[in-house]
Amino acid sequence: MKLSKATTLFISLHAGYALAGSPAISLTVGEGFTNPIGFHDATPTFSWKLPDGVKKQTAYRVEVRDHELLWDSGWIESDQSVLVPYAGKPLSSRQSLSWRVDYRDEDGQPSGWSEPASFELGLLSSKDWTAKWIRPGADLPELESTSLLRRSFPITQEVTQARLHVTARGLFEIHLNGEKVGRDEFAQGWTSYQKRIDTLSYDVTSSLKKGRNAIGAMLGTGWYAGKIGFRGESNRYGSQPELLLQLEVQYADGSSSTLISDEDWSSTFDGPIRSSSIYNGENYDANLEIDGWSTAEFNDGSWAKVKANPDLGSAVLSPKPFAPVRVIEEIATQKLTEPEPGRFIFDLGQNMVGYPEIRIPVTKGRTITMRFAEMLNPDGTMYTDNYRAAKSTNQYTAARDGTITWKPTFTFHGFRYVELSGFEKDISPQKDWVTGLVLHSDLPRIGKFESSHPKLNQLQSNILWGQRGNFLDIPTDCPQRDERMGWTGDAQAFCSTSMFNYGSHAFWKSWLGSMRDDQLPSGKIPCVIPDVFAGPDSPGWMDAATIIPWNVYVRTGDKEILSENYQMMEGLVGFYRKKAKNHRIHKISAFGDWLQPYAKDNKGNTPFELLGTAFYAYSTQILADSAKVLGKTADAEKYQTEAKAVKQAFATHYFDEQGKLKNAPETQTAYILAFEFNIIPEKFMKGAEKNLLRLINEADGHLRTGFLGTPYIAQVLEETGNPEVAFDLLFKESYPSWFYSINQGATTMWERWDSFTLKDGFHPEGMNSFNHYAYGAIGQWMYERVAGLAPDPTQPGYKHFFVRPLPGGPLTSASATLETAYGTASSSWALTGRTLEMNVRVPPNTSATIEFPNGREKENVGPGIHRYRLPM
Ligand code: RAM
Repeated sequence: MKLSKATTLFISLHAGYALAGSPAISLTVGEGFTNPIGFHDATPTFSWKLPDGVKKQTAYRVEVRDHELLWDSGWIESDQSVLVPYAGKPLSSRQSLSWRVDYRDEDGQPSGWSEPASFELGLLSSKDWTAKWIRPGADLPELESTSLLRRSFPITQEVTQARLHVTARGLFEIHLNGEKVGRDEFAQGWTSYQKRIDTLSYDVTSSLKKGRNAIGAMLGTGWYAGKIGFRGESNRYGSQPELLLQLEVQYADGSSSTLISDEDWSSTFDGPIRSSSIYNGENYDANLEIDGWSTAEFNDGSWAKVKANPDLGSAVLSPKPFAPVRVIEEIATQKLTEPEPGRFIFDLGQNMVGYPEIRIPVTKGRTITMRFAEMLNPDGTMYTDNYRAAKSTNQYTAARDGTITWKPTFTFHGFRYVELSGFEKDISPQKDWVTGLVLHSDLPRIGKFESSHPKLNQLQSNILWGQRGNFLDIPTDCPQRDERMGWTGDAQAFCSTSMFNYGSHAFWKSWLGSMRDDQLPSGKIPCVIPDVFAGPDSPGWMDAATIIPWNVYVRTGDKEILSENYQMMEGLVGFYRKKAKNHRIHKISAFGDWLQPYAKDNKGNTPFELLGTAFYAYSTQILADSAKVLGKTADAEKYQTEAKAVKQAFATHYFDEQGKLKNAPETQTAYILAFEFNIIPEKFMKGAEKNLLRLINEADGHLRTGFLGTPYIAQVLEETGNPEVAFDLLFKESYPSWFYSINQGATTMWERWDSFTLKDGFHPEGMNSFNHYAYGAIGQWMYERVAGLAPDPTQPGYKHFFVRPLPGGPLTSASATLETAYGTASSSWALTGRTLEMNVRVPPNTSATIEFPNGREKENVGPGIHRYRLPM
């Protein structure tokens, strides 16, 4: 595209719809929570949005109270409206607070107090628990059996407030008087259970009644006592799930009572869920359903007493700091086939993660089998090879004739197809027998990307589904096979992209907590978190410890994520330092540039030592930058010097005077990382750029990068002044490329570009996931550069941001919209003939720098909607 500097037509509109003096809106605490209960942080932060029309905040005043005023910040002259730290009287567990804010706008006009918002703290430490860990009296009959626990209790007075605080070592579902409590699934989630167990709090005031009540718990082995990882049984955190529960009730007369999990509970293994396994699926026998098991009327005389343990253990008990997994969406069956007699396959049209809800006619005693698959074999049967050892099969045995509705409880599947078999002959299945229930951490959807190109939009959809499928409480590599672990390399690659699509701030912060818990004394970061498989050292995997905190900081402005993880980052950099000689890594174990196409093996052709030195430099640079942000001046200098030395060592060892790689095979990834991590000395840059372009050319314009190089390839090409090469890669249709997988039918991101091809069928290797988000990392470039909405690391959290649209390739329009902590930001452009229309939205109390794609001088703009028409 020709860039012209000719005169430009320009209109700038300022949205003026809010009246001066409008109170703040969307009050949130912490990492974006609205009126939470069971809140995790006794030193919270407060954020509010200014209404559209207000330009800037010049001062604020926050008040926090319970019965009395706990904090009045007084008028603070500041434009800070996001993550303002609490500085009042100490807060404690269970405290219920309300808060409000008043601000002055650009003219010094006070807004008046906002409507109050609230938050209620959960049980902040183990000291708040009088409950005991309970488990069924006997050992698990089978490795992944489930159990039911219950007790009844009286309520003699009028209840004014009831809170249920609960957690498990394992998975739980709580029922009160016959009803499930809350909408959470896979609670409490997966943390490094030896170190930290998250607790959940529920408002159950309206579930209690005067008279006899009953509470019940279903317990599953889940990630805690079930099979997870590669090491079989020895990997389990514990042999049996356990429950910890405290029901705290307040009465109208001012008195209160607490019911706890203790030896007064009863238990049975004889419920309908015979076994439930994350990898293998669930086995349900309706003949064993126990009517009313969680109601007061039920007689549990035949149940065994539980075992109770008053020792709470050494793991920190603290409120879950982000949203649990929930059913987010339902998908209807698109197509129904019967490739083999009696085996009915329901195609949901979308590879998804969760489980099906089935509504089917059954006859007493029959067992219906449900199998799952992401793809079909050429003959239309289920392709399940890529599940490897994960059986991922559910069974339902009917207790009566009639129509039943069922879904599993403690297992999930990665699938597009559901196969039902086991019916009477002559049955005529209907599409509405199967509905897909999509499950993932219930994070707010905050970003949207659209363009004029259907395949690019499909790519965005695949990226989104990759995220949805792999954000089931922790960031996983894949959701279907015998793995589903928190692979650090995949996570760091995808983190920035994820932050655009969903409000993932708290999600990452929590997972980084598990990473801190599992860091080894040497400073090494295990390659999956929570650690169920320490694995090799692996540059690019371990560096999730620096890259993720930094990327989240840039996109949220949350300095705490840097301070919390600072020591961990130092530990990692120390680990590299010990491995290095003269600032260069000479020997390191690694996954390499994982899955580089056409490489000698899965680990790619870029030497581990080169990757090690590059990531050592990058992580040290991030540490230095973090030290600077945190005001640790001496550290900042020290680590900056170290980063410089490592970069220099890299440059002298790996580059010749022509900017050509030496002492290592030339790979695209080697050049890309050297550029991205700012390692290449100025004088070698032109040469290095030429060599990278040559390598791409030799690959006939294709990428030859794996998990480490691919995330940065477009960015590096564009930043070295070769946007057309970046667009060419993005819009490539042949192997290996993003569109190539789409052309083979992808509705999610695949582990390999050719996991399946129309020509040759399935990739022969067992490691062949159809839901692997790592290559979705291209999303970042699409949002930040193609549509042009990019954060500014020096004023993080979109306090100031860049609008840098880049029309190119076959695109005639693109747009990105993001709900930032300040309000909606967006950048969109459309090209008609030689005229580019741009539409930019800047939220209140922020500013943006617009970089025009036709060479027109940059412009700094304030809040409002800005429209431009540019000749190109
Ligand atoms: C695979 C995982 C993951 C990758 C590692 C090295 O088994 O799926 O994507 O990070 O190996």
